[in-house]
Amino acid sequence: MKIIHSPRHLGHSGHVELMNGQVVPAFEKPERVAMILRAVGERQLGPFVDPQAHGLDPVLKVHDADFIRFLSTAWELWTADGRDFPALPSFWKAPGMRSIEPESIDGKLGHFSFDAGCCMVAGTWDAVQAGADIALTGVDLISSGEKAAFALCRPPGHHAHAGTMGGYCFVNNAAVAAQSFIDRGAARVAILDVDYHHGNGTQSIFYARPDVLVCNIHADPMQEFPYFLGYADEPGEGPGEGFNANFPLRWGTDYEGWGAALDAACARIEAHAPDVMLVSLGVDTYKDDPISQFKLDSPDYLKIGARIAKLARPTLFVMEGGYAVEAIGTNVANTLEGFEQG
Ligand code: 6XA
Ligand code: ZN
Repeated sequence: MKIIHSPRHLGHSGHVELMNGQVVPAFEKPERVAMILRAVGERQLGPFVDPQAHGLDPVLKVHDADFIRFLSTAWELWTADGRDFPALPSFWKAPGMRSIEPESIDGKLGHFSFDAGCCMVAGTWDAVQAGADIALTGVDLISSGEKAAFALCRPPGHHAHAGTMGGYCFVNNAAVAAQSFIDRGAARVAILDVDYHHGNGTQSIFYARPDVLVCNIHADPMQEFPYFLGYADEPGEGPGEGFNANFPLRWGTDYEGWGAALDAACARIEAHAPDVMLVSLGVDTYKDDPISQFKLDSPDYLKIGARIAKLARPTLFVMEGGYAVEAIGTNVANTLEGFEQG
């Protein structure tokens, strides 16, 4: 399958995150992509394809204009007073406070984020734009008849809401792609999010819509980030009721439990009869992932790919999380190979 990739992600590097009360080097780092490229290259799963520029209009179909303006100017505002280190939010509003975009960059960072997971550096916005173009080029390929494609986006996207960044995610690449499929004539899209973390942003963007089914298999938010969304009793609302399905699983879950949830999610997707499938592909479900607590092993990703292939829909894989850098390439390549052989 075609693998869409750009070196522009390299601009998003040298940043930090707040982890368990400490500022540490970001787990979401450029080496992740290098390892994936190496593995899919060695297994000849390509060819590699450059993204085409799509501009911001398709991004603005799912994101608020004031949020995108903020992302595009945040680094300039952060450095205006001479700050020469990465930009990190550290203030958030509590319920009962006002939803106002302050003039101050520190106020803006808080207004447009829900955690300190989205650190920005000089090249962040360019990398984020490249990520959206990668996903949209995947939509181009599937729309022109490809059976599958892999959008190697970095940074990831599934935690980003319409107007809020968080969890390493700025623009929601999978949501931008799903909306683009709809705008190009798809009647029904399904998003299957297999990342270890709940895709709160994707759920939120499509929560009131029946055209985009969102299925999430993830760590129970009672135990795990993002904590405040992703429970089993979130079915969608209004016209979207019945078109959101969450499969929260406890820490320590291995492929036996995880695969059962995948079967249940696939049954829900089959009932939706989507014209096209998006897979938010995170491999932080891996047993040695440094920030996660599931127990999937590398051969399990072959089974995941094969099960998704059984849905027999045009499928765009969009990269999300996975931080065990030494295994990320194998696990992603196994998923894609399992799909191609499935
Ligand atoms: C919070 C953990 C951020 C999770 C990012 C991720 N420090 N999401 O992998 O899928
Ligand atoms: Zn994740």
